[in-house]
Amino acid sequence: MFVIRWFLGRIILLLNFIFAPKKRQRSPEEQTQVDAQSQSLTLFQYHACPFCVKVRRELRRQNLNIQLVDAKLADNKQQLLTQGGKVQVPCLRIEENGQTQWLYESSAISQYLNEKFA
Ligand SMILES: N[C@@H](CCC(=O)N[C@@H](CS)C(=O)NCC(=O)O)C(=O)O
Repeated sequence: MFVIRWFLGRIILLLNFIFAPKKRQRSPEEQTQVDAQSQSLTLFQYHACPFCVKVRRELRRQNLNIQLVDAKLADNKQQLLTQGGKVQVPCLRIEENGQTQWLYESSAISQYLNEKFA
């Protein structure tokens, strides 16, 4: 089972590499502004998880430079569990106005990013 999952993960990564979406273009000023806004966001993810790949493709499409955190690492996994509530990736940590929100579900994360940066 582990081998099959590992193999499928590599295929997904390969296809993602070959069919990488086109990055959205912004003026340097706009991009600087978007980069500043993105600093409040962190994506907890696994490298080869298909749902994480889906969100990373959205990040690329939107040209968002969001910090990625490997949730396989023990410290990060623990943080996700204790602060987010469960170990499930992808999960977007949103730090705004002194509050922290943990957004689960790839579709909800994509929708959030689309609404925020469209
Ligand atoms: N419906 C979720 C599915 C996410 C999901 O199943 N993620 C898996 C990894 S691919 C997970 O976090 N499993 C828990 C674990 O690995 O501990 C989404 O679209 O984000």
